[in-house]
Amino acid sequence: MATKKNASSDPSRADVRGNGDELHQQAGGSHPVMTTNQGLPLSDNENSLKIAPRGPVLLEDFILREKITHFDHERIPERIVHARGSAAHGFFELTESLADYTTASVLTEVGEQTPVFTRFSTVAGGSGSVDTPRDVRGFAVKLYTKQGNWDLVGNNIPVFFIQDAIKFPDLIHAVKMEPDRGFPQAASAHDTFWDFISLTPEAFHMIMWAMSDRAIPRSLRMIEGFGIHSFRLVNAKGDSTFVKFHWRPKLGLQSTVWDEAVKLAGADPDFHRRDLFESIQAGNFPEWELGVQLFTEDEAAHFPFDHLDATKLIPEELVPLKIIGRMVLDRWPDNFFAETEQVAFCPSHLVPGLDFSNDPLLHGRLFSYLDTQLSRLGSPNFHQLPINAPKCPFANHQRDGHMQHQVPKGRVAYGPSSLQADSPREDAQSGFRSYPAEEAGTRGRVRPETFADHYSQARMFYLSQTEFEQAHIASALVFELSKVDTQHVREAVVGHLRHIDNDLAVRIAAGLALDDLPPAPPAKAPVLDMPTSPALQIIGKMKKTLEGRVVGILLNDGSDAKAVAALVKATEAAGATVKIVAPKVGGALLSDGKKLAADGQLAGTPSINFDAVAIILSEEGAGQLVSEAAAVDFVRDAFGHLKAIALDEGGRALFDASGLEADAGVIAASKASAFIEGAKGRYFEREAGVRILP
Ligand code: HDD
Repeated sequence: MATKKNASSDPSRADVRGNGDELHQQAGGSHPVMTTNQGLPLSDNENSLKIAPRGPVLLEDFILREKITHFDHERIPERIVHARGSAAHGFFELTESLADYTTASVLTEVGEQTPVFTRFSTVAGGSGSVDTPRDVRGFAVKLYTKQGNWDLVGNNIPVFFIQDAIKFPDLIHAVKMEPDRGFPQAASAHDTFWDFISLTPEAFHMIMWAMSDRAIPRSLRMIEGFGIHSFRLVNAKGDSTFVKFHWRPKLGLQSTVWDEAVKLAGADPDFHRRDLFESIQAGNFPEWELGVQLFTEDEAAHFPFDHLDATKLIPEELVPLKIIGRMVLDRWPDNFFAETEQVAFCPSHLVPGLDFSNDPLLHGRLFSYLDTQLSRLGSPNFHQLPINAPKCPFANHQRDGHMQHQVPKGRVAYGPSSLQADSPREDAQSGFRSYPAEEAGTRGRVRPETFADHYSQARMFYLSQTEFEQAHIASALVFELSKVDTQHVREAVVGHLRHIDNDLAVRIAAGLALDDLPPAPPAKAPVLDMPTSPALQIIGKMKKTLEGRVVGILLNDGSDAKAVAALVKATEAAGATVKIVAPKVGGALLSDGKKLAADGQLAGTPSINFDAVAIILSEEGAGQLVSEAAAVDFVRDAFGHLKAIALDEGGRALFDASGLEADAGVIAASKASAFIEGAKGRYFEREAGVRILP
């Protein structure tokens, strides 16, 4: 009978450290010695301290305890909203001075490059949620100016759901997963959200935007950004001008179609993060123009809305946009946690020459963000973290607190003082001054009457859209309300829509199979017919370009090498990135006998990853793929998502086997320039043939 060996007496076992020495050697390079956090050099990072090789682990193992303790505390509370985000470093460069309006050096020194860190986010989902739900996108820019940090914490939509910050916790509790069941994640399509909305008429302008394709962007590089609130610019004479800030993407606006966004959530939950990362790594740096709308108090008094109400925008036709600079994002963070997670934006971070307006939503925000950073980052010293620290000198008499990184010198931590020549003091010349606005009135918890019109701009937005975009808004409303179980909530929402556009309300009622058109609730102010604003469209503003876009080429063994090479050359010359998809990731053996490596395996690289696709297949290759569901879906999805499709004969065989009928967007692969033109947009006319639109 075999006796069990005592491992401690087995020299071969006792020697097995399993520390991957061989792998370490493969990595090469010169490695610093690994230490504990106290600098103690380690001899073994693979095994805990045991009383015997097969015996219990000792509590004495301070190295194990330090490592595990640190790990246990790796997570910090995620942001209550905007938890899922991606960010990049870059710079802002001023191209036109606003010296007549402000003393802020970042807005007056033409050519000056100010470092920035910009974080994009979804709002409702947790930090591990997907990139493509229907949601508003956060667009937060930290500008490290010479006069201190200026945070412009905006969204990709120029208005907001509510007028007063006191409603923010209600809005967020309504949209987040329902508290009793813990779902749905990252979705507004549920009862509590629509219940709140149906009882909050001021939200309906924002709802129109949130149901539009703005909420399902193709790329973070293709969204606009808005500071939303009116701010003040204050010049050297002390005069104030109101300003709204707009970021305009160089690549133009572009969105996905809803079915595509849904499928992307499964195929690539990191679609937007990966897209931003890959484009920056490839040197295709995302860029935005900064535009401002400038207006005086007198001009504002004549607007048919109150500019202090964050549910209102100022149409560009009323106050034109003046482009004053550009932002380029050219460096991915070195460490996601240290930078993207720990960055702390606060709308209260501003610079001399800027000031706030009286927007009550903004005033609530001025409190909320500093407060949340204290609980999220755990210390009033969060401003000392490298990503948050100003890049200009900063000094005051604030001291101590959790995680104090600075070692202030001297006796003086107070003012006024006379004991120390280099202690910090105020500067009446360059220091920040609040604009001395005159305020008068009766104190109270009130909503101004000028905030009472909840529907006119919602109507203006809807009527400004192209017919395709209106259909998408209608589909989104039907989708969302179909996920609402409570009938009276569905009906109440449709009632509000009647104020915006009765035809839209009729469409949604039909899409929900309501028996009757619900009554409209009383409106607090007459609904105005404002002039439509084409600047609010996406489709109308889409740039006809392949720059920043990705073309996928599906091929298989035997595909025509020349046809593939010609298409790659032509599409790359037009500015696109080309990705090869093949049934096997190692690649395919083309007609010239050479193997072309694939960027993605067919099953894991559906056509939703691309802006346009080409399918180049030999007869034999096509014969294999017609019975491969992933190949058939590749074609069907590209068609259903309104994309240009280039086909050679083999590609055509796969297309025909998919049961589709070709249209103008299905182009012979030999006609590269026609394909490129088609790939610069989407075939929205195709849509009515591929899905039922309400
Ligand atoms: Fe907010 C985060 C944008 C209203 C309270 N918000 C946050 C972020 C963005 C916005 C982009 C993420 C910043 C980042 O990347 O770290 N929020 C907006 C916009 C609003 C707005 C454009 C309306 C115009 N927010 C708003 C209100 C309140 C908050 C009215 C509360 C009164 N927001 C917060 C917060 C967050 C936040 C809870 C969560 C994480 C953080 O601040 O740093 O304080």
